Amino acid sequence: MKCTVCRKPAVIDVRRHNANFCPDHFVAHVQEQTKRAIEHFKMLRRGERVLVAVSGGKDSLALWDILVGLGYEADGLYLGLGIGEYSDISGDHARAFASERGLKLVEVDLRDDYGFDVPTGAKAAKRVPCSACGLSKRHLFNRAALDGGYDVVATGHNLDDEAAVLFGNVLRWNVEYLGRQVPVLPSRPGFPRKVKPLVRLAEREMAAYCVIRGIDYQVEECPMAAGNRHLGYKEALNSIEQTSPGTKAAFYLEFLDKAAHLFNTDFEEDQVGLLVCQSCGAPTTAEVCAFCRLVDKATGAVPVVLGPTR
Ligand code: Q46
Ligand code: ZN
Ligand code: ZN
Repeated sequence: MKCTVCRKPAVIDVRRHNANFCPDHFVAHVQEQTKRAIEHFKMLRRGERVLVAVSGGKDSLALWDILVGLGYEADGLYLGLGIGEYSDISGDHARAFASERGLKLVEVDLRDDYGFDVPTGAKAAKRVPCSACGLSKRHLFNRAALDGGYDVVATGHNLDDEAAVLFGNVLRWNVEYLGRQVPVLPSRPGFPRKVKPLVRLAEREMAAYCVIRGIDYQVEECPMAAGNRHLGYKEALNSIEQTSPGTKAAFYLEFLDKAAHLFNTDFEEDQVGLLVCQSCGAPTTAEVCAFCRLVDKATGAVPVVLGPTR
């Protein structure tokens, strides 16, 4: 197998592009795909301060590396979720990545800063863990970005993630979510802009990018993800992709270009009737925002102890 660009030995094939790449040209391919997404969807402007939501996994660390490589001023934000050993190892990877490269990592820790962790908060609030976790992440990413004067929050969602969510929303015709599946959510009062620059790159490409660039990442899945519907959707899409390369990218990217605008993408409308949380000042539909209510319920709850993850 030879690199399509330079004919040197290739290390990876990307069937949907009908191409093979050597390490250097693969890195160039990943940068090019990220640049195309940033430009096409007008995600970032030069001179803006970017906060990358870093989980310690391959996608977010790769994203941070790519953005810095493309010349963006990008700091990382690591949110300690307190999910046992999984979180401890994830945090170590995020810290090591930042310190080896002299990058700034902002850290927020649910336990230290808010007195609870995801398993305990979820149980106390009678939510499934991913719901308590997602709510906390959204709230704390917004807050860290606004407090730190960042223009935009970037997350490492890749093509497989977005295609799987779209697949799930289409299977159930969740029309209210379809308009929000765009890779750029504009800023609004109390919310920074949110962007997903990796939407043109598959999960497999992100793993290969990390190996080639020498990025050590948390390879374990979050133990709370077991049974997550999206894992099944990813498998289904991968099996289609196997026989028909390019289908996954077409499904998601053509949706963005041809159909997303048919659903409600009027984010201004969401602002109507928003109140200010009496406890933390964040925009909310109730007197006290959902995150502050979660903190309240979790405070003083008996901590949930997780078993070993491996
Ligand atoms: S970290 Fe949090 Fe994910 Fe774990 S608890 Fe669920 S949402 S699965 S990306
Ligand atoms: Zn090459
Ligand atoms: Zn609040």
